Amino acid sequence: MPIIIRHDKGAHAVATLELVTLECHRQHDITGLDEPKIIVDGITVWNRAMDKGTKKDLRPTSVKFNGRAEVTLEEVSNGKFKQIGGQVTVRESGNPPSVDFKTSGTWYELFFEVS
Ligand SMILES: [Ca+2]
Repeated sequence: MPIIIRHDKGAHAVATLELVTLECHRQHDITGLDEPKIIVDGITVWNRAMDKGTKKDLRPTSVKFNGRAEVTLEEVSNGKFKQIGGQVTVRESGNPPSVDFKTSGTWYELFFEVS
């Protein structure tokens, strides 16, 4: 009997999404610090408190993915999570250097690298 090794069609090499910096252009909360949370493929990979006009170094925070990774940003207040803007898709190639998470009053910009 031959040994059959199955290769899934369309399988990609594993890529790494490295989160580099998060910049808060417009804060969500009226008073105090925001508590942004970055979620990649449903898993919280980073969360801290941060102030308007500041930039946080996210390194080393990296996530392995296959083909594409879905990124969302939530802001936490009193244990409740509010998603800021839409879900962003990161691909193995052809990404912009940064993506925005934006609502009418809140704006976060995430810088990242894929290798
Ligand atoms: Ca908050």
